[in-house]
Amino acid sequence: MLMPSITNTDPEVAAIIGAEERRLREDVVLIASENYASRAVLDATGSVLTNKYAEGYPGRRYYSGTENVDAVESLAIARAKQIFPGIDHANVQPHSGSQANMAAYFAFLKPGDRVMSLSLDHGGHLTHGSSVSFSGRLYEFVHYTLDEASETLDYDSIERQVKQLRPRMIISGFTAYPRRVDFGRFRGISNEVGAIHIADISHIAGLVVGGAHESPVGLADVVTTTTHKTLRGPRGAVIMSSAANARRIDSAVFPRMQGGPMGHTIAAKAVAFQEASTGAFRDYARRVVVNASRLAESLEAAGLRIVSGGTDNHLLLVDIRGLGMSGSEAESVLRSAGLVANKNQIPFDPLPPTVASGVRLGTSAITSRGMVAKDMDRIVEFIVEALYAHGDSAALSRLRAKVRAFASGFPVPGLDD
Ligand code: DSN
Repeated sequence: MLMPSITNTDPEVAAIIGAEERRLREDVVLIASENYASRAVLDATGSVLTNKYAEGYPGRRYYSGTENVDAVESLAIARAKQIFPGIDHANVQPHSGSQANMAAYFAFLKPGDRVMSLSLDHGGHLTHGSSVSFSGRLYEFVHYTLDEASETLDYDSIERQVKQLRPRMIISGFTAYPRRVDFGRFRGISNEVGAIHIADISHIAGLVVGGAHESPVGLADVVTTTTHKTLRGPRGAVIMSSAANARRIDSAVFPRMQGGPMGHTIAAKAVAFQEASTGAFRDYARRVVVNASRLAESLEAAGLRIVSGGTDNHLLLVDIRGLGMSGSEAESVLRSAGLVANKNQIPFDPLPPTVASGVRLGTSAITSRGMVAKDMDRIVEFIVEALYAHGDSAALSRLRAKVRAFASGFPVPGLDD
């Protein structure tokens, strides 16, 4: 699949890309934030649009010769509006989810303003106020947590906390929360204190577009999302808002935060939005959720504890403590069997994030490869076999060969389409 130009001009880089292509074919990718972009998305990302500087917005650029970048950005905006019905405005320039969130904060906050979000160790995100991120340094973040018994959001408790602390902004949207999010409830809570409600739907955007999770549009003042997770586009992000907030958002992205937009990535976003508007994508979103439920049920049947007792979306958190190992040890043993997942803290985790008591699993990538319920059961057999083979390198290498043979039987979007 490698383009001959790379092989000819830079065999070293070509070899690395070739190794990654093999890895993507032979591994079972269970990282909840990853996916396989289509060949069309990859081709747009690798297009000549990378050459053009176009600071500004369509029709209002600081460079000439931007007619094609204007056309592709306008198309991406129109398609974003089509797949997220009800939004007035989309800014398709943010290079990443972190930058989309940064721009959303710049648009509404001044340094020191109070913001409320889910704490990182309960499933939030670095840019939702972690002290090691710009967000925690610039703004006064206060956090809500999950209910200890149910390991789910406790909206009444969030409401009480909001009334007491009166934040200027409330963030909904998470990176490791397996349950449905009630954006309407967040809207109501935000209204109680006149707070701005930002929904960061980076993880579930594809489910929202595909009708497998309710949309925050109309319930959040601003919606931010990455484009490469369940949405299956290129790496990057989008910010969506009402017309009333359009100018604030645009000027927060450019010139306050970014310089030239990446026309090639914006073209790839447009392609991904087109793909996401199809019936096939709706079916994909549905299958992602069905597969995640099956994975959770099957793991539970094998004796593993699933945080919150299951999942409503594309991801689940497995509490690994019952096996006498940490999340980090589980991540590493799974990796040696060709099962790629990441360690993750579970709610009220006694261990630090570098060790963690859980593993986060997601079904976006494996569903893109066409895997179905019976394949989830097979993957659970592999996971259990790997975890019990901890420390037995011969058994793990035999298992790795089985996993490789299993995974290689499925097509790889981007390589086989
Ligand atoms: N790194 C992403 C994730 O894995 O959820 C969030 O930015």
